[in-house]
Amino acid sequence: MSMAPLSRCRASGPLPTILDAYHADGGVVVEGMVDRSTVDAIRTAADRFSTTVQPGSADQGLGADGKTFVGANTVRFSSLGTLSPAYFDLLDNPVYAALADAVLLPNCGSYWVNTAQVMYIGPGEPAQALHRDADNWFQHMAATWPDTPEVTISAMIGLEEVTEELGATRAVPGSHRWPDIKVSDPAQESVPAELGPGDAFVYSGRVLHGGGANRTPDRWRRALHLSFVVGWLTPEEAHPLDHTADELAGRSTRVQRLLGQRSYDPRPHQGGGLWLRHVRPIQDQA
Ligand SMILES: O=C(O)CCC(=O)C(=O)O
Ligand SMILES: [Fe+2]
Repeated sequence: MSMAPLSRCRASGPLPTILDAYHADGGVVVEGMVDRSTVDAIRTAADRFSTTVQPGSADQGLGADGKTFVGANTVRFSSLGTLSPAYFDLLDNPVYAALADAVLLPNCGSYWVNTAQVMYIGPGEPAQALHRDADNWFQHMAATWPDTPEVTISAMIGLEEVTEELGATRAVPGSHRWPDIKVSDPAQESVPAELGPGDAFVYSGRVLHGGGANRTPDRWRRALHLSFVVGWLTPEEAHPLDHTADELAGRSTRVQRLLGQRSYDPRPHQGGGLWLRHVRPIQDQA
């Protein structure tokens, strides 16, 4: 019996329909989520910078397993706002913002960027091990599974057409609700989240997924990962180090918050903030 493909929704469709599909499978392909000019600008900047990055050089401090996880023939890099201003437009994407608000805001005062990373899977790269992105915060996951409140939401965004053969992200629909968190057979049946340019696979931190094998002899899978995490957890990447508050002064409040240049308030509108509030004027929370 083969698994049903992932649901696909148009970004222009009703938000509740997209959310229903997200909650049913643990992820949904949102077609046309990112406009072409943003995709083209990011891909142009990413292509240029990718020539300076060694495949397999990303290091998440995890030793041999970490090296395998990031892929020996995969190019990964972050700090995307230093490469193209189109990154800030992506952070303000209204559909992704609405989905992230719906999924994360019940569990936090606000959320911020977890990872914003170009992921170019190289020819011949095998499939990445299936995993759950929320395993970054495994103490929280282990203590609360299977009723784990959502703490992170991720999107894999196509910068070109991403087919199964090219290494589309694979996911195991329904695995966000499996009773046993320890069940994660590497041979588990998964389905590809194929993308057109600007389409996004938006998925829960609770769902099993991983990069697909690139079975082409000579093409790179050009996609971008953008994930958010609740403001009370430490992100995978240190985005506040990429830009100062002054450099982001002309950007939206959302962008400033997502990049860690705003206070974190666990109870918005009730008062009582954390972090920057103690050293910056209180109006930085607005
Ligand atoms: O490259 C992909 O398609 C997925 C990568 C991923 O899930 C990860 O690195 O956490
Ligand atoms: Fe992942």
